[in-house]
Amino acid sequence: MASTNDLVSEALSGSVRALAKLITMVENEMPGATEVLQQLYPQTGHAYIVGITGPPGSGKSTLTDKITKELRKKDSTVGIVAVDPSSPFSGGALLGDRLRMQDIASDEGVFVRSMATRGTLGGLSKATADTVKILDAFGKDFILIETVGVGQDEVDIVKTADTTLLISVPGLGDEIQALKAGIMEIGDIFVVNKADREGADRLVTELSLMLDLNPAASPWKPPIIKTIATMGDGIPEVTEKILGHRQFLEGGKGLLKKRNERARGEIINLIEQEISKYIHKMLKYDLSFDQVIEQVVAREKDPYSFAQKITEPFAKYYQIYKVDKPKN
Ligand SMILES: Nc1nc2c(ncn2[C@@H]2O[C@H](COP(=O)(O)OP(=O)(O)OP(=O)(O)O)[C@@H](O)[C@H]2O)c(=O)[nH]1
Ligand SMILES: [Mg+2]
Repeated sequence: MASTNDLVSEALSGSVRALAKLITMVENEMPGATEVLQQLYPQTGHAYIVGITGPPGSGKSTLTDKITKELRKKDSTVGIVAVDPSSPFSGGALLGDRLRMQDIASDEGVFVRSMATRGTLGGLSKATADTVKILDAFGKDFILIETVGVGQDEVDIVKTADTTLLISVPGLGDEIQALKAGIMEIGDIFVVNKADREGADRLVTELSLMLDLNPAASPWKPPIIKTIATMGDGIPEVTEKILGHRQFLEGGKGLLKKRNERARGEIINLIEQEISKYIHKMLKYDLSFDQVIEQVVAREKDPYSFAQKITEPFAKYYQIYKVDKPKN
């Protein structure tokens, strides 16, 4: 079996097989996965990441396919991560994606990866972010993340993106309500797909009213674009807006700010995971822990003091920092 180092260098020199294996390693948190990410990290940061989110069946895969073709016309390479948090099995929906993306899947400049639920949603968003990094190191110019956007939890997956497309379709009846539930603000570009259906113009009007009601703090005014993804209508416009938003972010400090925020969140998550991993391990092998539990149940001890005792090193660390390094 090839060593992790071999896989990394094979992937970096263009082997798609090695790339797929690395993604599987990282997705399943197999031994060596963290080393892979550590080795690849210096090669990341080049790709531009686009999130494509919207309700089930709104045309995300069709749009992803068509936007990919548009980017390929401009000679950019594309990686696609299709996330399906709703389905516990990699069944129907993913197969459908594969069919819809058939011709781009045979294009050498495109790599498509589907991801089904792995453990918790938090685990899925980490797996997605890690896969994006691998594709980035592999040299993809654009990485498109397709995810079903229904609530706040999925929003975390989209936070990996530099530009986010929020897809809606006419005729669902409650589409505006669904959008209102705290996810309006993640949209940089609003796409009204299935514009061949009745009610598209009304939806555009409703969206623009809502955007006017909740003006974002940023000077970027999210555009609203009508598309018929199956026919390719509106796809060049959507692609132009993606490139326009990128230019906007790169022109100011926007991109750096977004990426700083992302790195901050990521570092904090990793630290939390590490600490929690060791605390679990420690308590698992600590024979006196059972005794503590009994004492807590017997009301001889309280759980708060015990938790404080275990986390004392961090409390001390915090005291030192607070005194030595005031931030403001
Ligand atoms: N009439 C019409 N149908 C469309 C349009 N875009 C996509 N569809 C159809 O809508 C269906 C769902 O499209 P997908 O691209 O699979 O939608 P999705 O959002 O990826 O779906 P999930 O991943 O299952 O949530 C397919 O049958 C598409 O052919 C459009 O603009 N107009
Ligand atoms: Mg899909």
